[in-house]
Amino acid sequence: MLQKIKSVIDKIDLLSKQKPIKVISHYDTDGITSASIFSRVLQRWKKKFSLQIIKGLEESFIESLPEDHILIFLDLASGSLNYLKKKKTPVFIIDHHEIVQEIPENIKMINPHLDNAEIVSTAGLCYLFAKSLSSENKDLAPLAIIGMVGDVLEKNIGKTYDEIIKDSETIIKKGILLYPSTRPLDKTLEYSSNPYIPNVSGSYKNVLELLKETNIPKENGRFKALYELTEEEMSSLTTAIMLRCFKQKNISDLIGNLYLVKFFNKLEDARELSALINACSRMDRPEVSLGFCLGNKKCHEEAEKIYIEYKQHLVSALRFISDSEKITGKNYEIINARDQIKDTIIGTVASIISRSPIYEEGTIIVTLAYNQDKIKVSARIAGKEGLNVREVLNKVIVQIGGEVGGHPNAAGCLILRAHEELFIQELRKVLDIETIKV
Ligand SMILES: [Mn+2]
Repeated sequence: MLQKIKSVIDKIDLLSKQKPIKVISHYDTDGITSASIFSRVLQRWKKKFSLQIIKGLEESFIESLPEDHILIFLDLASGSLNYLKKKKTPVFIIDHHEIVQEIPENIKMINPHLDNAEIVSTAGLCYLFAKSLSSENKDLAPLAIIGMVGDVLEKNIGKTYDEIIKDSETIIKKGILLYPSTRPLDKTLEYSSNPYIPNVSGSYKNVLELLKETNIPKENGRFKALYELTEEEMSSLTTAIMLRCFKQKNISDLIGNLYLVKFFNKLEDARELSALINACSRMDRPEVSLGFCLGNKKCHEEAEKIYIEYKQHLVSALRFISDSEKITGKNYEIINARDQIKDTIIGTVASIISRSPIYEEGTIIVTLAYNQDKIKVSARIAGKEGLNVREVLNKVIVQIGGEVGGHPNAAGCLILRAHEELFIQELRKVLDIETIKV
């Protein structure tokens, strides 16, 4: 893959002498960190470029892209090769999503799937690109770690990530995955919403009781942060939290590695930074998180504010869902939020409720939210076992049109608002048949 990266560097160098560059990146944490790394690199490389952040790649958007620019896609486009084939300009794709079509002449691609290489998120690939170009770019390595955590790739670390972890001087500590792990423990526990700890999240009195039970004392007037705990303290805290969360699904996911990155001279929790970046995009302000990733202080302050708003937004969305009317069948539930929940957060909401103990293992949850003249559909499965929800959506979509993305246990699609009733009707038919089979 490194060989391919070098050849792409040479090609971009040559072509950029004739045409300016247009970079298009995805709006999630991996996309934003990728865009940050890549724009810093282009700036240091003295290339003329513009940057656009998008929610998803649609055919009409590709058609509208200028052909007097070199097009570089980050963290998307691997599934849109047939549309990009028609562009009369060189196209480069740096991405880690699956490739489903033949690669056309005009497209050069860096994608670990092509080389059977370790799956690294796009921010990681952009970092490898940056480092190949100049060792001066090694300071961008923490962004690659944040992208990795954003895409939840930190559970299977291979050689490539080992190297990026080394370059970024990231500190890894095993333990319970609460964040931020850099804040005094009482505060982290009180405000913890992911995971939500029953009777502890939101209750300072019960937080203090839990800390007393685990024998973690205050030192110099404050509680230690999670990353400062001794092994023994970490293990008793983990036990205390697991006991309170035993009813939740995927409880083993609560344990793993904490990643502490040096970010603009401060030790920060990569999960917390990832959540902050994600929040800005979901609230339609990706330019703020981009500025934050590039070290802009004003953007940092603004991002913190947006992060708080985002959390309030999530809470009211969850409240809306618990009060709203649902379509319930054997082993499934359909929730149509219409314009009451933003399309950018409906997927997160669906994920949160799919982990809640109120659903039986294997229950399918499908949520809908309006996005202008379209509807964003998200499907999840409660727990780890059950139907392949991507296939379920596919069966409905082939009849009414659209494209399904995602995985067997978390998938989504975009449909026309004009098809709202038809979609729900067909979805119920498919679910009624499929759940009988189970
Ligand atoms: Mn990604």
